[in-house]
Amino acid sequence: MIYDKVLTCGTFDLLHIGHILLLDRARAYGDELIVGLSTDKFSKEKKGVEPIYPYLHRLKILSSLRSVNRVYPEINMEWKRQFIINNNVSRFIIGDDWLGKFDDLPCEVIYLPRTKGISTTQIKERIIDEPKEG
Ligand code: C2G
Repeated sequence: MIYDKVLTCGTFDLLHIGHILLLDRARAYGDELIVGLSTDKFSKEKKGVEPIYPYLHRLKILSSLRSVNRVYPEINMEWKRQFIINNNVSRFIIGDDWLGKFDDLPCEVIYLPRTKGISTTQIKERIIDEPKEG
């Protein structure tokens, strides 16, 4: 019986239902779910802005989720390939905003539909647009 390790990667800033539903679905594809959590530096490179929650906060928040078994720092886009090889990862799972981008990874790759109507960017914009109290 093979022990299936599943890997996903992301920044997971301002954790919301879209992240949770991705993680829960990914977890169901194997025996354990490992998250490559983007460092603050890599997140800034990827998204052009620093995450609101620093890495150690995002680490603690993700580590408290039932669907997440292990979390490692994702330092750059290449990190996942080496991790997959070194740890014999069975499948890489990520949202379909990345459709096709990781087909060359040395394991099965599954793109899951994103949860519609929510994103960290939308949450930030809503907070900014809220009328100030007082
Ligand atoms: N997600 C989702 N539905 C949303 C928002 C996000 O399913 N409404 C998924 C994304 O598709 C991704 C995961 O939640 O699989 C984490 O989202 P981000 O933190 O935005 O991840 P990203 O910055 O795209 O990082 O090496 C890969 C990158 O690190 C991916």
